Amino acid sequence: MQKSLILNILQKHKGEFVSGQMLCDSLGVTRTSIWKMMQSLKQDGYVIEAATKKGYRLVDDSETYNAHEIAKELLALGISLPVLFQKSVDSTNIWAFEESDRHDRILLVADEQTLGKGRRGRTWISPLGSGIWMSYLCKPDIRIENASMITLVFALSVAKAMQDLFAMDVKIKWPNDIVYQGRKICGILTEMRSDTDGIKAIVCGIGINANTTEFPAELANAATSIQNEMDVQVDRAKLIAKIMQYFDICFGKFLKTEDLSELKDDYEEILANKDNEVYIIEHDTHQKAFCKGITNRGELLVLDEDGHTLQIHSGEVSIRGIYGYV
Ligand code: BT5
Repeated sequence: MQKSLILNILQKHKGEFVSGQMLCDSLGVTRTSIWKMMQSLKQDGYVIEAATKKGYRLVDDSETYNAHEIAKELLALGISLPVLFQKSVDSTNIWAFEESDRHDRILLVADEQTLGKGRRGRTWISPLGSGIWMSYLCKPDIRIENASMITLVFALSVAKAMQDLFAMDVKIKWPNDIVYQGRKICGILTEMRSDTDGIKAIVCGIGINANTTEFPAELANAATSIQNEMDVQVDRAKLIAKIMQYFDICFGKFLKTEDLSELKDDYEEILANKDNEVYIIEHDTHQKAFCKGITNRGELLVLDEDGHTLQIHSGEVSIRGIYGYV
């Protein structure tokens, strides 16, 4: 808390010296505490200069990605949401469940994941300093059978944020991938803990290749990043805030009906393969079908080769376009 106050003062006077005494008086703490907080801010990535008789000066805060900066960007968009940040964790989803007794609603962000999880035991590559690896923990008062739709609500929110900030023509590859020109840029993993009383906690894990410039060979053709495609250095804290702003709006619409009826049109507008042929892949079988859109409950709506309408549940199958990964 006091660290945030100190940072606010330094940022207000960025580039100028602020005297140690002034900081002590404003915060009501000793010079030693101020010194310790400065060391801690430096560890967070802030470049701070100290000079005898002059005090402290914030030289550079452009490379900082931490709870303070993320919470600041959220607040700037009117969102009050607690944020936890770690430089490196196994997986933000695992971390979120560890925190779930202590919080009802929180955002957990890491700069690196050493054990990033995809769906069904797959791995999510999450290198240090390049992407957004975050989990949103919530305990909404909704029916268990409606919880999985939150994945689609988040997918839509991420897509809208990317369109808004980077004018990116992204598509959603049902149910949980955001793709750009056929390559995956974001994946979402929603996990839930429940018991006979209902939902205990929902954790939506979102992985976005923001500033990633290189991918392992096996992903080179299937993955890309915002930086690679748009030639911008993504301010990750700003993008997180924008996603959560859209999520607030979209989740509000979802809560009205506990389904996607108010979001379906927006989702279908950017649904990859809509009105195209797809393969429905289940175990080793490939079935050709025609993609019509989604249902109000987030199932994929397709016509099989005999013209029968099928509703595909996300847990069961994968979908591929006729050409390539998407
Ligand atoms: C997903 O699974 O797409 C869900 C990814 C969720 C990641 C977030 S990061 C924060 C939170 N904490 C976690 O531990 N996880 C969540 P799936 O649809 O199963 O896709 C996984 C597949 O995507 C892998 O098998 C790879 O082929 C590919 N992949 C792995 N890392 C990737 C990356 N960084 N970019 C693009 N594709 C990737």
